[in-house]
Amino acid sequence: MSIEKEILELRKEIEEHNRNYYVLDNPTISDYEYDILLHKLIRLEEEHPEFDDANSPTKRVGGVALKEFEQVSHGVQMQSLGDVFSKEEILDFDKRVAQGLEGEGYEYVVEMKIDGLSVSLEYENGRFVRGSTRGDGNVGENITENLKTIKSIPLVLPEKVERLEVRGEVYMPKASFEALNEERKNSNEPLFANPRNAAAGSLRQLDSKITAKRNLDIFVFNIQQTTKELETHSEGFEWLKSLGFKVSPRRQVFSTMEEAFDEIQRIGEERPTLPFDIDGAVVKVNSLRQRETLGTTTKVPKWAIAYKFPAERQETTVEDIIVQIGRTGVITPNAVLTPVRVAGSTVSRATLHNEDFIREKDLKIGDHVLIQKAGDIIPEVVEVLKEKRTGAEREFHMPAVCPACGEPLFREEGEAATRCVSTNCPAQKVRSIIHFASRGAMDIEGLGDAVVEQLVDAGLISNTADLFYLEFMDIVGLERFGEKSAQNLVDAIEKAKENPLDRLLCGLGIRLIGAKAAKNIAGHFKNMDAVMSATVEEVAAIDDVGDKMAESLVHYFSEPETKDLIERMKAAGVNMIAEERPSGGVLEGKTFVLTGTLPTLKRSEAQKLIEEKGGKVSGSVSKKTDFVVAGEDAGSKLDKANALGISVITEEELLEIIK
Ligand code: 0OX
Repeated sequence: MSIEKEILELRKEIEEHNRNYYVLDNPTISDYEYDILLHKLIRLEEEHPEFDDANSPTKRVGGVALKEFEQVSHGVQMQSLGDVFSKEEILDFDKRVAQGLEGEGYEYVVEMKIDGLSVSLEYENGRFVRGSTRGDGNVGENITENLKTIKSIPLVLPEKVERLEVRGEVYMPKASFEALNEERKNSNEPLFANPRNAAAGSLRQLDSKITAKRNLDIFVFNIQQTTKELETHSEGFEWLKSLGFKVSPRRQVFSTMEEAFDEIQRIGEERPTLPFDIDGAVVKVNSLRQRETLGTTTKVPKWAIAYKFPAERQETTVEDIIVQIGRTGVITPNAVLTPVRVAGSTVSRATLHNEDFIREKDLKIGDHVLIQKAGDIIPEVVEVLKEKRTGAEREFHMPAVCPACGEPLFREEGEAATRCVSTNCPAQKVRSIIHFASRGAMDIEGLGDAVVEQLVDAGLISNTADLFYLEFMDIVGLERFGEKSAQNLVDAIEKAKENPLDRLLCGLGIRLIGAKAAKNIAGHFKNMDAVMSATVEEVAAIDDVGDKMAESLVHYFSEPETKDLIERMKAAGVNMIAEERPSGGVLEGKTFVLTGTLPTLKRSEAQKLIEEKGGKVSGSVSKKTDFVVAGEDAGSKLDKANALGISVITEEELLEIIK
């Protein structure tokens, strides 16, 4: 057999195994045997670069990192779906379809609505040539190399179809998401809020080698365009399946909306047990000709609708209520729950916010409750099932003294929070040092929760300034530390000394002063001495800094302990100067507010562009605002800008000014 033929056959064989494993869930060889085949192919390709192929299975491991993603104009618009939340609304949709089709019979296909990221995959003559994100529906980003790493995406089709563009949803299975977060937790990296964000973060990696490690998967659910003749969506599904695509797992045909709705409910019941997240079900008209007849609005097709499920709630019991001490001394009651799975992860704690929340809900220890994930990640008690009480439930009382330092707790009038105001509270100390070292603040690698606790327990540090006096010899003797890790920590602390002033200000953990306020304050005053001698009025005059924040900052710096702390940091060589803002840029002195979805730039990208040119981005519209950059679905900020007579510009106009 010629080398070329051997290579071609190996590729085909390996892709067949990929399909068996990743699409059909039915592997026919062991991982070991698979690895042998793959390594043989890698070796042959290395020895014979003349037979290189962009769609070889060896390309699924990722390649050279990109500088940026190229923009892609979608040949067929990638529309979003209209949403409904009730049976009534879905029957209204059905009426509109019936009217649009003027008495003709029609069928619906019901699918799960996968909660991931929509992508387009383009094939020419049966070969995968390009893959892209949805973007704004018209223009997305070229993520071909990242998509190649998803092994259920066929790179070469068994039929040489001239042209085929399919659309699907890339997602991260729940189990992979949990494993990834566990890994990130251990290495002190920020956690992903949910599988969808994890999938998005993984797909948008410029280095496809990282994507390759993330265990992403895809369900394909629509033919955007093809040279093949097709009559129905369901026929399209069967064809895609025969081409080796992983298609939506449930895709049944119904002749009435009543039946379709029963299927939606069955999908809803199955939702908690599925290995991936769904956020609803999609109903689509089956006939492709009828889809043409129905047409689309500018945003959504008139032949499809998404039925959104409410946030998942689960029942569990409150085994205990414990309190946690935050770095500013706030005492937060937490419910200790009987572990239960909700929306993809096991939950054993829920925040109870404060004393009033517990009173309003009339929550007792031992109660049966319904919990739900609030926003994205923090679980919350949404309902107390009082009918399930047995009489054995116990009332919760906020402790009178701090469980960590024994000092009395206070609750100010008109405030919901109970606080420990002792400056010597060890729990607060540990938390404030953890905050100081965290990514958003001084970003000291290797100084996570456990290490801070260890250093405090060993008596080596008791405040943040002490960190800068730690020596190699102090650390190397501690448990779990070796010479290398001790040196790494010393180096990381040394490096942190050079951080710009805003990171330090944020790290101090001043009440109400987060990363953004710290940036504004540092940018205004330029150095620590100026910040320390500022008055409330001076601080409150800064954009996006309110009176309460100003009072908190000035109060913090009036404390003798603060002055000592800063002096000790200064003496250790910690930088107290703000980062130079680019000056003389075309946007110098101009304040922008971003609102709505911009057509091509993400907010963070637009902000960066503006700041690079010397401008500022503020979160809210006021008289101080110079321009409001408005995108699609801009809301109240746009109204306010119009009311105040502030210039409203588009992304395009912004880019024009910058140029
Ligand atoms: C999903 C999903 C999304 C195709 C044409 C209009 C909307 N997230 O699972 N979108 C669509 O359909 C697109 N179907 C789905 N199943």
